[in-house]
Amino acid sequence: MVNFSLQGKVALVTGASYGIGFAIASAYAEAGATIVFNDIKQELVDKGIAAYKEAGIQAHGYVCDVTNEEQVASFVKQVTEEVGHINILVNNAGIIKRIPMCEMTAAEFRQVIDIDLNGPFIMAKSVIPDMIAQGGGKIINICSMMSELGRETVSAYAAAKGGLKMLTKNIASEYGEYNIQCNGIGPGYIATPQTAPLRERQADGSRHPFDQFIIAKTPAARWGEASDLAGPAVFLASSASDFVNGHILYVDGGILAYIGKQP
Ligand code: NAP
Ligand code: GCO
Repeated sequence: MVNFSLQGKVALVTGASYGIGFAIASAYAEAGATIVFNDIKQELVDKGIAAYKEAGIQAHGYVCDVTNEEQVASFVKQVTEEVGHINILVNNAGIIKRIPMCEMTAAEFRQVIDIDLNGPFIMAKSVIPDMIAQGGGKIINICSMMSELGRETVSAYAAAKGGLKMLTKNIASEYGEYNIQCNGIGPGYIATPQTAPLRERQADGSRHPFDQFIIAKTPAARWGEASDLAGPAVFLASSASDFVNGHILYVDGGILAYIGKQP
């Protein structure tokens, strides 16, 4: 029988106090996993723990900046000692800066690359040795439409998410022989705090132009909800996907397949 259960597994989801990470972690808990998450501020970790508790989930929250190698090493050691061996890592933490490329400073570009690409590298590098010792594991990197497409003002983010797609394929290539499967999820446009500026109502009460654009570009004719990612994320974390490796699963309502509705 196909097994989608995560019973007995420890799942670490980065940046999961809210948003997509919270939705994925909640789905993992429903599938039986023990949830570990981190955020860069204690107040957000506390808020996250309270939110999970309200959902009936006893999550383990830690303060950790995924770009800081020392913090990550200490975080992973602490989780392994206090909670158990990490079986599933979801590299979800990420930021975006929407600035025209020629107006973006190198420091701003580097910050996005650091969190969205170096962070997943540092996190994966820290959990893989124990996954090998445990006989395998699952790594899921949260990619993006911008792993495949560009658009104005998101050069750093697209470079990072394009790199994350290839890091996913490389981890799959380098560690597949140890029964580690590394795949990506490429969400479409999802209604979270990160995309709130693109959905703000205009002064006259009309929809944001970008909001209208995405509706026209999406066959499903709607923004995604973080909960739309739950099923695909459980699939990639479960033994049902043990022979899926190096794949980016786009959960985009069909955007990548569609030229867009005629205005
Ligand atoms: P979000 O609402 O902005 O949440 C991002 C989370 O990452 C926050 O909890 C944030 O914590 C945390 N974070 C940021 N920098 C961190 C760091 N250095 N170390 C640890 N945690 C850090 O974003 P989202 O919309 O849920 O997106 C989650 C992931 O999906 C991101 O990788 C994003 O690029 C990707 N994605 C989003 C969409 C979308 O349409 N929303 C689509 C495709 C892909 P703080 O609150 O403390 O900053
Ligand atoms: C943007 C959006 C996108 C989404 C997502 C799409 O400004 O274009 O923020 O980048 O966040 O990555 O998959």
